[in-house]
Amino acid sequence: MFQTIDHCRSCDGATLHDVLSLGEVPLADKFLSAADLSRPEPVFPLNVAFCGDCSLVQIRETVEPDVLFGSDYPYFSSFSPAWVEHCRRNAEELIASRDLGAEHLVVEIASNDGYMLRNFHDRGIATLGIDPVPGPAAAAEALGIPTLRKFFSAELAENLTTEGRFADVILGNNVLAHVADLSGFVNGIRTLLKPGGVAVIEAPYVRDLIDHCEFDTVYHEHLCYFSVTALNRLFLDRGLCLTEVRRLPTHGGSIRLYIEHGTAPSDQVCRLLDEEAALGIDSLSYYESFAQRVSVLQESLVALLDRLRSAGKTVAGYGAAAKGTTLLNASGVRSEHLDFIVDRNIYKHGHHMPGLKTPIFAPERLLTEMPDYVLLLAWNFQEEIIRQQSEYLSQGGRFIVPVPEVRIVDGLRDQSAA
Ligand code: DWN
Ligand code: ZN
Repeated sequence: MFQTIDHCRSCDGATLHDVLSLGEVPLADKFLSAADLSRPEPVFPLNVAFCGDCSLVQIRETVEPDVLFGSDYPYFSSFSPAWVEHCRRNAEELIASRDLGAEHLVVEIASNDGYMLRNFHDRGIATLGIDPVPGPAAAAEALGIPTLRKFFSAELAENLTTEGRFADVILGNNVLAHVADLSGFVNGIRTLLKPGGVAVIEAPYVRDLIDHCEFDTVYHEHLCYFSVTALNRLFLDRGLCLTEVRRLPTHGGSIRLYIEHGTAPSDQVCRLLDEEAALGIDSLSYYESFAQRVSVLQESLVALLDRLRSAGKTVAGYGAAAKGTTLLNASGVRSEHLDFIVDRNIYKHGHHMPGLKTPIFAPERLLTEMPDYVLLLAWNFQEEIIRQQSEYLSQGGRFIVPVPEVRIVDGLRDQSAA
């Protein structure tokens, strides 16, 4: 069900240096039904490597996409209001800056439940979603957004252009890192993108991952962890260029790429490349201390949970997030540490976390059970969730925020480390 690479996913170089091993962990989004609890749960090695030739950070293990993104894939973007608003603002800016109208075509790769394309569709702009997962695709189609239930590929791009369909705008949020055939994917963008068009892609930024110890964002769905340096090489090698890159706070720190047909990055991108070179993001030394910092964080989390349990305290979790699967299972958190986990995504209710098998309920359970502490597994939405759970806090509840360092929070301001 999985292969291990010894050549780089972008440049095919053979100089891959291991920088972090997270052991053997279950698949991050494979939430368990009650029936699954009595069956053996597959686990897979999870190892992060740095390419000495093009600086791409990547995991060595490739799990079959059909296994990772099968019909049971539970992620619906619209359960995160702050994320939906972030994408609406992006859409509005694109519509205005490119004067998009009915004669234009906006294509989104990994269009999920229509959370992004609806902003274009509602303005009469032609849209096309591409997403292989039936649940979210059906939700998008219910909004009137035509959706191809396929993985995007160079072949799909060829088929679309053969039908005379070229995109004025191609969108892709948090999909580039998920792609096994990275070269085919980028070649497909070059094929589908109309001359003068723009591809706008968001991906987690490896600089934030390393600087803020966001090791839990490493899981089998995320094959690559991008720097501007690695992305510049990836696109230039395939006839595309970065015309702008913006840093964003979403998902623990991301970058938004503006990509066009061309042969050289813009001055703004060159300045970011220089910044990364000055930090050493294009050299192995930048990543060498990461594993040690991850171990310290993991040990402090388990020690805190042990202390709380020994003191008779009750602990729950908030956010049945993919990153939560890595945080819990790779850190050695045990099932007895957490009584339950809550999440707003109704499709996760009644299921159990991969590995620990902790049951998942609706957030209302925090007030009915009033656990002493709640481990914030979806820490990337810390402010939104703490505002949302003000009643739990006002009744004496506290959050444990695990990243970038383990700390206890009893309101919107952070407290000292735990
Ligand atoms: O790349 C990916 C990211 C974008 O989304 C996917 N491969 C998988 C997924 O990763 P994740 O599950 O760690 O992402 P989120 O968006 O950080 O997950 C947040 C979880 O928290 C979701 O299940 C929704 C839930 N949530 C909630 O219960 N209440 C989120 C918010 C904002 C809330 O208020
Ligand atoms: Zn490489």
